[in-house]
Order: sequence, then structure tokens, then C-alpha cells
Amino acid sequence: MKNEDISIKMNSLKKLLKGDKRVIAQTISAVENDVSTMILETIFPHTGKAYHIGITGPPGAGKSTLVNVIAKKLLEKNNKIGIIAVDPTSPFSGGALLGDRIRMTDLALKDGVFIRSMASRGSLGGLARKTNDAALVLDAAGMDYILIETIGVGQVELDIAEVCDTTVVVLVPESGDSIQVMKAGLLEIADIVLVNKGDRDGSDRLLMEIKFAFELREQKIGWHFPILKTTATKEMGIAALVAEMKNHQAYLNKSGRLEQERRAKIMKRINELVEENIRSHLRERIIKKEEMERIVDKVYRRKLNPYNIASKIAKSIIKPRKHR
Ligand SMILES: Nc1nc2c(ncn2[C@@H]2O[C@H](COP(=O)(O)OP(=O)(O)O)[C@@H](O)[C@H]2O)c(=O)[nH]1
Ligand SMILES: [Mg+2]
Repeated sequence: MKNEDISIKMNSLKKLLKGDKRVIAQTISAVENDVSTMILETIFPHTGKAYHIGITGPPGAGKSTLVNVIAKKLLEKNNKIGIIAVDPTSPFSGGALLGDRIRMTDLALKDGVFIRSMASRGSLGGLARKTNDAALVLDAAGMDYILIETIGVGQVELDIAEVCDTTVVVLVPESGDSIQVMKAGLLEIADIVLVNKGDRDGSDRLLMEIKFAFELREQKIGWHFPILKTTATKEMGIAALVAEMKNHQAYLNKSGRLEQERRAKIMKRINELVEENIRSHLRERIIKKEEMERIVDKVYRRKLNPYNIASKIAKSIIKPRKHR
């Protein structure tokens, strides 16, 4: 790399660390598009300070509305807030939900707030990763809180919950799928459960159902799993919600669990990266392209089977050296 490139990077690093919104946006895009880890390596020493809160639940539960009012509440205390909205992307539309953007526009204009919509662009697998990387950028940019909105439907939000220190699961009476949500394991990742749309019929009943389910569930030691009712559109119940988020944060800090969990996450991440590195080294180095093509040819012509050859290749790679 040329010297001049490095100086540009250093200059934008300074701006990033100061929370310059334009540079934050550019850096997230750069990280998304960059196959190398250079930017992440540069910013990493400046991360680790932000507190991550995940807001997850079925589509239409009011997650975006909640994120909006939670952010407003946190702003009252002059906190800096990063928001990542992981939007459902229809394979047909290819875009993030417009509604979320409109609703969050006012907020986005405020100082100390940065909002990013992540579109999945068809690849759900890469979404959790992209979200984590964007969160790292926001962390480096000095955000006190990073709010991550995801739809509770499958593996992705479970992966995303991995970055979150506090996970809020949002349910609504009309979804009528509380049982389904419990089955999907959403409640397992919940630190706080919300029944939103408290103005609708059935919200109290749902609240009771969830309380019952939680009684049955084995309690994690030391945390009381608040189950709260909110009406996000009327900003009702938000102060209590934010208070419980902070209680959870304090609990994690005091009990040492925050550090413990973050260390566990780091270990998991390193292992993932090691695997990834090994995989790409394998692809690039250990089996030469021509050799691989010969193998592919044989498998294509049914002279070899992929199961056997894969096992042989793996063994030849990990076989201990003779002299040992
Ligand atoms: N009645 C009622 N509607 C709400 C409430 N919270 C959100 N909504 C509405 O529910 C719809 C979906 O909200 P949104 O925040 O986009 O849900 P998301 O898909 O979970 O992000 C919107 O029309 C909101 O105005 C609430 O507490 N009560
Ligand atoms: Mg939304």
C-alpha cells in the first residue's frame, strides 16, 4: 500500500473515533465490501466500550417504533447511540423496508445518533457477520449504546443475539404465535420480554401466558427476567423498559457476567476466524487448482466419489509428520 493511502486512512480513523457520521457510513460500507480485515484490525483497539442491546421479535411487533423511542429516552441522558436495523429483505424487492427509514428519519438527524439499515441481499448467512462488523465500527465511533433491531424468525437473530449484551424479545397480542416464538427459542435468548401494543386487546392475556412460561423455565441465577408491557406508539412503558435495560447492564457488570460472556464471545470468534482462515488456505494453497480440477473431473465421471476423496484429502493434510 502506498503511503498516501495510509495517511488518508489515518485521517479518517481520527474522524471515525470522533463520531463523524459521514466517516462512520463510509467505514461501514468499506467494511461490508472489503474482503480483507484491514479496517477491522485498525479499529479493533478502539472498540469494547459500547453496550449492545438487541431488539428482536416478529415482523410488525413494533421493534422499529420501540428502537425509536428507546433511543429518544437514552438521548435525554446525552448518550451516543448507534442503531442497526436488520431489515427483512424480500428477494423480490431487494430493499429495506421503507417504513423503518421514514420513521427513523427525525432521529437520524439528531447529533449523537447514527442509524444504519442492513439489507440482507439474499444472503442470510452473511448478515450476522455484517451486523457484527457494523457494530464494531459504531463501537469505535464512541457510541455508548448500540441498538440492533432484528426479526425473530430463525438462526440469524440468534447469531446476532450473540453480539448483544442485553436481548429484548418483543411480542404482540395479535401475532398469536407466542407458543411458536417460545418454540423457536426466542425466549431462551431473552433477558427482557416485552408485550408491545399494550393498547390492543389480548395484551394482558399474553403477558400472563409469558409470565407462566417463564415460571416454568429454569431461571438463570441472579436475574429476574422482567416481563413488561409497552405501547410504543404512545411512548408508554418506555421509561420502565429503559430502567430494566440499565438494571440488566448493572447486573451483568456487577456479577462479572459481562466480562465472562464477552470473553466467551471472543473465544468463539477466534475459533471461527481460525476455521475461516484454514478454509481459505486450504482452498488457495494446499490443493492446487489443477489437482482439484483433476479430482472434480474424476468425480464428475463417477470414477471417484466425493465422500471418499474428501476424507482422503483431509487425512493427507492433517497426517502427523513421520519423525514425530
Ligand atoms: N396500536 C399500536 N401500534 C403499534 C405499537 N407499536 C407499533 N405499532 C405499529 O405497528 C406497526 C409496525 O411497527 P414497526 O415498528 O414497523 O414494527 P417492526 O416490524 O417490528 O419494526 C406500525 O404501524 C406501528 O405504528 C403499539 O404499541 N400500539
Ligand atoms: Mg422494523
